[in-house]
Amino acid sequence: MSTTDQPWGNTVDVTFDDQIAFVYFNRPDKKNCMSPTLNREMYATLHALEVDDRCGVVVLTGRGEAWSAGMDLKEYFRETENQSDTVKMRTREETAAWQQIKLRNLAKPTIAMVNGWVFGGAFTPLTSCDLAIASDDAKFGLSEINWGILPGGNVTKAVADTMGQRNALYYIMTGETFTGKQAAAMGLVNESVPHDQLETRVRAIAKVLLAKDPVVLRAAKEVFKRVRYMDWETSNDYIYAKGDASQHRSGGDFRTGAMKAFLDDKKLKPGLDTYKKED
Ligand code: ACO
Ligand code: V55
Repeated sequence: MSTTDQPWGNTVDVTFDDQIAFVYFNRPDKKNCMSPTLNREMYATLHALEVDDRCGVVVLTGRGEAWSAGMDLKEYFRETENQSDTVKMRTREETAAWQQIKLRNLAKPTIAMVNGWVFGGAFTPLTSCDLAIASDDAKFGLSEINWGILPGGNVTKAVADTMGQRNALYYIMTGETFTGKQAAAMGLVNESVPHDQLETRVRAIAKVLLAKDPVVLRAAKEVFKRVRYMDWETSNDYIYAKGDASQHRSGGDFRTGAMKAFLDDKKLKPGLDTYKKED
């Protein structure tokens, strides 16, 4: 992709390093709140990164002090109030399209690198990322109730999926904030680290993911996200089907090579390490 056909505009920025695409919410002066423009630019960005060879892992993070302060109360809510029903519905659809469809099912692994504020609508893209690492002092809040709405845009579903009932209802109903440390303790993020170690930790995780068979890694995350809504019989069939399909599509060299390295050459302990071509 040449620099001229970069799909991200002003509200999103992307940098590439070591097969990691750092995708930035790029409205630091507005605490990276999400406008209709940002929603469209995020969709286009993620869609392009899926087939960009510079990108093996996506890290979603924010410029400045915020990860994202949720939906833009001015551009997303107030300024769309008097628009036609079809335009309003499209605004909602474009939000869901990047937050709940494109990001949640992205062809590449995704890590939320939570550098600061996370409010309301930002819980949806947070939860859509496969993994999430936060600064200890990042601040989260389901602030909807503080301004008179319930957590919409599937935020309630996102927290039902990732927070226990006691915590979810406490923060939905009180609108109080909590820290990255607390988010880690409740399982909303994988872990929290001191702010100055955030990027180092995220890069280390990205490196681990980049060493796996990418076709199988994609299937593994897809399968996880599907099976929780299936009955046991359907799930068992589906997992075999996706497992076989992913071996077929990857070529199976990783699996065959790893078995040889363990069983024949005794060079690899797959319980302890990932197979590498040199093994
Ligand atoms: N929507 C619209 N504008 C926003 C948003 C938002 N969600 N968040 C911040 N901004 C704007 C502010 O209006 C301000 O704009 P201005 O410079 O043009 O006046 C600018 O970003 C900076 O924000 P401040 O409030 O001045 O920054 P401060 O550091 O004092 O506070 C904080 C940061 C706590 C994030 C505060 O901005 C805030 O409470 N934001 C709203 C958070 C929220 O409730 N989001 C909605 C969740 S519900 C949902 O998403 C559906
Ligand atoms: C939210 C609410 C929405 C939406 C996106 O509460 C996010 C968060 C009420 O509509 O479209």
